[in-house]
Amino acid sequence: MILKILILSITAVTISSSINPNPRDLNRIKQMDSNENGEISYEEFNASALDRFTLLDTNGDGIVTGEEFMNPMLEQFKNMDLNTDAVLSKKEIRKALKKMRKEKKTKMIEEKKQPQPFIKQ
Ligand SMILES: [Ca+2]
Ligand SMILES: [Ca+2]
Ligand SMILES: [Ca+2]
Repeated sequence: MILKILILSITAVTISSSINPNPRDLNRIKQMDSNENGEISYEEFNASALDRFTLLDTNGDGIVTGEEFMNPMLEQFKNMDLNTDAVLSKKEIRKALKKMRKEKKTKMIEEKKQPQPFIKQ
């Protein structure tokens, strides 16, 4: 069930990127395209999904538990919880959003500097 959600979310990313591609999505597609023929085959898609699965399966027992699935989100929560009282105040969320916006802006500027990725037809 968890894996199904994961695959669905990856599918959503792939679909949205084909409608409105931006350099970061194109890079992601490029990474998935292991034989560099400009297409993501079923096998390549599966390998990439499996990569993410492996990433989430932190203890490597071949299954992703709810805890493992939530870990990245918990990490993010901890990063946002500035005074470490295990709850997020409006102030902390505001600060986190501000920080994210700033990081996004910086990233966008950096991406603009970089040449467009070359996609083989
Ligand atoms: Ca390919
Ligand atoms: Ca596991
Ligand atoms: Ca807090």
